[in-house]
Amino acid sequence: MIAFDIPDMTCAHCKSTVEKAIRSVDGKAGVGIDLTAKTADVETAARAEEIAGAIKAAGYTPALRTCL
Ligand SMILES: [Cu+2]
Repeated sequence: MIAFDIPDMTCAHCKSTVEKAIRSVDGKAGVGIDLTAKTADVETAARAEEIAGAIKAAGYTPALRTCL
């Protein structure tokens, strides 16, 4: 599981934009976004850098928190 802090997510629109960005890398990714904590948990076989790159390209600033 890969966990990101994404402090610039503020609303449901941000959430769906980030979800789409993650799924553009891995269409089967499990994505859990908590808007209050501003975190995204991603269940994927893709590399953390690829996921982070897609989130950045969507206009957000992901910080890798854990990669288990
Ligand atoms: Cu928003």
